Amino acid sequence: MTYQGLLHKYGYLLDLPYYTQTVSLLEGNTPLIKADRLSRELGGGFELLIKYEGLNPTGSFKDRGMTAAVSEALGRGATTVICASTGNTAASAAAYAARAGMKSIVLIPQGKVAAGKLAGAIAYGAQVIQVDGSFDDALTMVIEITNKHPICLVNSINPHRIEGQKTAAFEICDRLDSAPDWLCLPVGNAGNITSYWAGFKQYDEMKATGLPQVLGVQAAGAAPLVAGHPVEYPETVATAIRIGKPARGEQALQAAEASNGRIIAATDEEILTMQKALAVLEGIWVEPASAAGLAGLAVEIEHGTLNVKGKRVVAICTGHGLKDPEIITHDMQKPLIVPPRLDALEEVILG
Ligand code: AN7
Repeated sequence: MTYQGLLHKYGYLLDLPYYTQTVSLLEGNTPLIKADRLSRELGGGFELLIKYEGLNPTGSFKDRGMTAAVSEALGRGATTVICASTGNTAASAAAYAARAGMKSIVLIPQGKVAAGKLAGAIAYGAQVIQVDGSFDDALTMVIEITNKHPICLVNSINPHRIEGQKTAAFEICDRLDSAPDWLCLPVGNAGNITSYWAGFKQYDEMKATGLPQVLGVQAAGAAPLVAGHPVEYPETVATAIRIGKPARGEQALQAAEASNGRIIAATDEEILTMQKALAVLEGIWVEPASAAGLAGLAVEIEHGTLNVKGKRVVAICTGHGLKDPEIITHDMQKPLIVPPRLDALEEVILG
């Protein structure tokens, strides 16, 4: 049967109100790609699979939660959605609101949102507002305004977002017939790690698929869950996870602990090195934040603190590389220019 989106496929497993009215872009159903060359680069002896969430309709995993949140909002008769965002939530909210015939308002930290995300939000017709502050400031503002006015909040503190994002865990278990040994993923506002853990637990209770150990990875300059306190001025090249006060931080720590996993930090350099390795070794180009989970895995393997031998590891790559082209182009060497002649081309290629 043709694929009809996440709510159609998994809606019966999600705690959504009866009045929910499906708004879908046929999100989800993303591939789990074997990454043998990268596995070998990391020392080998284990199976590495990449869940490529950048292949969702707006280029990130946010679409899983957004189909649920906007469907609930539409069914309830809401006419406007709002979110604070480092970019991907904004683009996703804008797209699903457009499809639902609703208005979307997105608050972003000034100057800190990657070009592909800002362009997306504008293209889908959102009202984009820059906040002279951090993501955390913007989130506080959207919570306050939605407490006062009938505007639907679609950040991941909206429980329907979590319901929708559980589907990624379901897909992994359906593909592998069990949970992986380890799951590694980036952590920003901590909605996704919360959702995965809820999804794996639910499937395990229903189908005895087992539970993964969870490795959550923050960027070193924005690692409140590692530091044990909020970070007032988070800073990282991985702007998607430039978050100092995660709304679901407690749940993230609980998931890590309950799974016998942990939350660690990776430096910007480690993140960018992994972004490059994934692209050149596997042909999978992700935005910097999306490489954080794997960067953390690499650090743990290198330090000998995580034994992956004989294990199956699933890495969640949350957003597409096209979201943030400037990370690649801003300091690249300009491609060589040749005259339009074969001999010139031969000279360049063959020396
Ligand atoms: C590519 O879009 O918070 O831990 O406002 O865009 O669930 O927050 C984005 C987060 C990982 C972290 N990877 O997920 C936003 C936003 C990418 C992301 C995360 C984000 P959470």
